Amino acid sequence: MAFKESFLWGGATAANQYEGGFDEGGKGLNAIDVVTNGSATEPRCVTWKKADGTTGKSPISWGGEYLDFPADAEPALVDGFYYPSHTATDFYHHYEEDLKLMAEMGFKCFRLSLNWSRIFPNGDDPEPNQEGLAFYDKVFDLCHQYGMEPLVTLSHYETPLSLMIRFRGWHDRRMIDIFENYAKTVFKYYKGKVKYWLTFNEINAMEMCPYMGGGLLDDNAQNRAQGAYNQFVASAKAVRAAHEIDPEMMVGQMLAYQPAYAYTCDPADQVLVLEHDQQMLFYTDVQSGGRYPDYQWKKYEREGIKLDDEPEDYELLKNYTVDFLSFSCYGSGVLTTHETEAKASGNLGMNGVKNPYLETNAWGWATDPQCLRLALNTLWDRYHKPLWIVENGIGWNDQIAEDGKIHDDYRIKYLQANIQSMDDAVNIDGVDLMGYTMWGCIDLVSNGTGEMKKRYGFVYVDRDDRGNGSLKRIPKDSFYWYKKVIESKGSDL
Ligand code: BGP
Repeated sequence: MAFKESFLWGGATAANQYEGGFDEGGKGLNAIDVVTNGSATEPRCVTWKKADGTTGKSPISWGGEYLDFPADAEPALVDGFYYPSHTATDFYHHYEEDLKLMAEMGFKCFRLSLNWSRIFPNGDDPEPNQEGLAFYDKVFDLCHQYGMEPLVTLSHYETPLSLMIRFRGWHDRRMIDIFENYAKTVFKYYKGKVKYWLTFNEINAMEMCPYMGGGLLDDNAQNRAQGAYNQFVASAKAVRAAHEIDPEMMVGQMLAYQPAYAYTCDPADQVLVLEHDQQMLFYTDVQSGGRYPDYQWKKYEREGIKLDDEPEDYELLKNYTVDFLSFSCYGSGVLTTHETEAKASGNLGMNGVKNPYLETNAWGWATDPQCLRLALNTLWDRYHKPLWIVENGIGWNDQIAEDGKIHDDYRIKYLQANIQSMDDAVNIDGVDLMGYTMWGCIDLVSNGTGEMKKRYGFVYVDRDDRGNGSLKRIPKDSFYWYKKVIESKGSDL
């Protein structure tokens, strides 16, 4: 089968993992600029200093673990640490070469994020940094020259550091208007050049990695709930602003979607799945559905969480829901109340319960193409808003073969099956899917581990885990394969 002519094929990136130039062009520091590298087994850390000059580091990790950040410290660059975002894979200096490569593959769309602190070095400066605005302007012009629509994330874990130091995170209501001002500034500046926007990358990261998602320095359930609330309101205000500034603009939600399966047919396992789905779809219920769901109020009641809210916030949430719903999806998880059983069958590993029917990569991520069809159907049935897969892909430690090429047949196999699943959702189930942007279309720094060796790209970049390498770009086998997929509108996989 094939995808419609207007289908937005492309690839996705994020400034903090790709852009580099961390102290160039008037840019201020952001949340990730003070985060060190980690590994598959070691968490990444935020480095900090105290007024008395003491320095240290605290782990940040995915999975809702408490961030042990001292109350009297502020995040800071500390000598002796390696910060992978500083150069990343240097889009800042390679954007012309890189966009040319994307165009060669036939991209219709290119996803990137604005580095908020490149536009407002302190997050809320009275005037934006013209050099920062001009940089993305050149990028967007070039995208259009190549016939690629930019898809722009306003905040992909790049909260300006100065705001974090002053407010200690998104649970401070002042963040709402600061974000609205940032959004309005770029909507006005890029009017006519950027049609598609996303407000917060993986908005549910607030729960899973509060440092990245919410810039939270004092992590607890109350702050996470308030942080999410403030981002919802800020996002609704951004939707309102975009429509006022340019009715052509479409603003989407972005969710990290990981379907979960029950390990056994014990109904108790299915209840775990229900609760998992609720905690993930809570974010879409608000941003796409326009209201806080009842299960979430009950949860807050049980946990003694009280929101600092205003009646008009709920009007905003209701009236300015998103225009489309986008999500990342890499694979699925498994839940069970039968851990002993799972362990006895060898299905309990480092990353929880393993699905014996699925393969995993070296980082323990289970490859599950069919979960795309499941995710698309769930979201379509629940909201009937246009959908967009803005992240999907597989991390692999690619090697350059003796012939100087990268033969990434495992990536082609993964993408073939995932695109087929998407095709099923569109052509069998009738889901309205706007586009597909494969994550990390060019190699970039891993978000979870800070490694370079966890590569996703169609294009290899010569750089290692410690920042060594020529930064040379080499198209992988999957580059030529994806070109053919786009050319054939997805019918030649
Ligand atoms: C998502 C993020 C991306 C990206 C991706 C892959 O959570 O939105 O920024 O990095 O995951 O994760 P990782 O880089 O940890 O493999």
